[in-house]
Formats: sequence, C-alpha cells, structure tokens
Amino acid sequence: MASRRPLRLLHTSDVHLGAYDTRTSDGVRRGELEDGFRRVIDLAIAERADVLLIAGDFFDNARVFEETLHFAADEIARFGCATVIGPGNHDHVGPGSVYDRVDLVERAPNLRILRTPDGERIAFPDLDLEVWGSSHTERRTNYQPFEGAPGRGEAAWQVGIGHGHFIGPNALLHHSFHIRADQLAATGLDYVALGHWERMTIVEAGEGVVAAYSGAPDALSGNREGHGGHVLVIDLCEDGSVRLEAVPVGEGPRILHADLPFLPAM
Ligand SMILES: [Mn+2]
Repeated sequence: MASRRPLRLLHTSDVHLGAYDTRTSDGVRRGELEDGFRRVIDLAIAERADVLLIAGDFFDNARVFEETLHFAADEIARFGCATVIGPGNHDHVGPGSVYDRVDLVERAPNLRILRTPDGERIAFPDLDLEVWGSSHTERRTNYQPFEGAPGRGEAAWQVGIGHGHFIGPNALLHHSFHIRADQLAATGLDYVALGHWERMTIVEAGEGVVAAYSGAPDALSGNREGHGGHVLVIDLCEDGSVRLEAVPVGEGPRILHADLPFLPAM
C-alpha cells in the first residue's frame, strides 16, 4: 500500500462533565472534573494531536448546568483542531439529548458530533481521514454500537468510535451495549476509540484492527489506584502501522504500547 500521511489522534472518554452540577454541592468535585478535561485539552495541544476523539459519556446527564456546556465547547474551541464526539449512554442523542440544549458547534466550529443512531461517516479530506460511529439514543434495547458497521470507507485512514462493553465470543451476555470482538474485526478500521469503561485497556479485536478504551481522565468511582487517568495518543504511521502511548492526565509515567493493559477476546 502507498505510504499514508501520518496522523496523530488523542482519545479520551467518560469525562462525565457535569456529574456534580447540583446547587447543593460545594463545587470541589465539579471543579476537579473540569480541571481534568482542561488538562486533556492541554495534552492534545502539547502532543500536537491532529484529531481529538471523545468516545462517549462526555456529559454526565442532560441536566448539567448550561455553563458546563459552554465550558466544554470553549475548551474544544481552544484545541482548535478536528474533534469528534461519539455520544454514549449518559449523553445520548434523540429526545431529551443534552446536545439539543446549546449549539456546541456554533461555539466550537472544529467540533463534529455523531448524531445518527444507525451510524454515520464524517470525512476530513485535509487529513485523509474518515471517522465512523453510531449513537446511543436510549430508545433501543440491545443496541450494539458496531452491529452492521459498514467497513472501510474511501480515505486512507479509517477510524471508529463506539461506546459499550467489549465482549469476546464466549462472554456471558449480562451487559448492555455489546461491542463484540468479531464486529470490531469486521470493520477493518485502523483504530477504534472505545468508551464506557473507566479503565484504560487495549482489547483484542483481531484482523489487524487496533481497538482500545482510553479510560476516564478522572474516574467517578474513585478507583484510581493512587493516580489519575490517562489519555491515549495514537500515531497512525506512514507505513500503515498504529502505535499507542498512554499519557497521564495528572502525575505519573507515560506507558508505551507494549506495556499497556491488554484484554484478550475470551
Ligand atoms: Mn457509559
């Protein structure tokens, strides 16, 4: 295959902005969540990412403070480069969507939101990139983000976004929003940015498809094992290879691809 334009992606998910937007809260955790996302944007700029991928649960619910929506859009505008949100179960599209309250794209013209329940492909011709993803609606039982995914499009780089539980072929089906390993393999995509899990991990998609959860920048569960979360920096290299590195949102070491947690498709 001819050499491709190298691209750098930055992947985050499960930011849950607004989770503490209550009039009775003292605002400490609210401020920490905002600091976490501000730091994600700082990293996207410092790492010179071409694209920011936000793999769902960006907002915690549809009743977050309006100033939280403005904060989010202004931070994305500060990054300034292509940004794609793939909505999750907490920030679904359709009736009652948090994305219908404020025109985020008007405040951040570099932002695109995947709003089509059956999936849509967004093209970035300047980057030779297409991003595909479907959206949570709260209307469908047994929603599977990659069911019926169309496979590769025309641009050299093909990326997906999905929000749900990765499961192998022999997994017990006790979760919602299944993302099956064989569905990921069938997409043929170069990279799939996953969300819904707080913990960062590469998952075994097979067939040369690299898929990973970035984990949350600031885990709501508090299960941070003494350190904060990470973002994933993904290098789409000229020879077609895909290289990951985890960068801490707070203190801590960077983690190279070979040392990242890996979940086999069992
Ligand atoms: Mn979720």
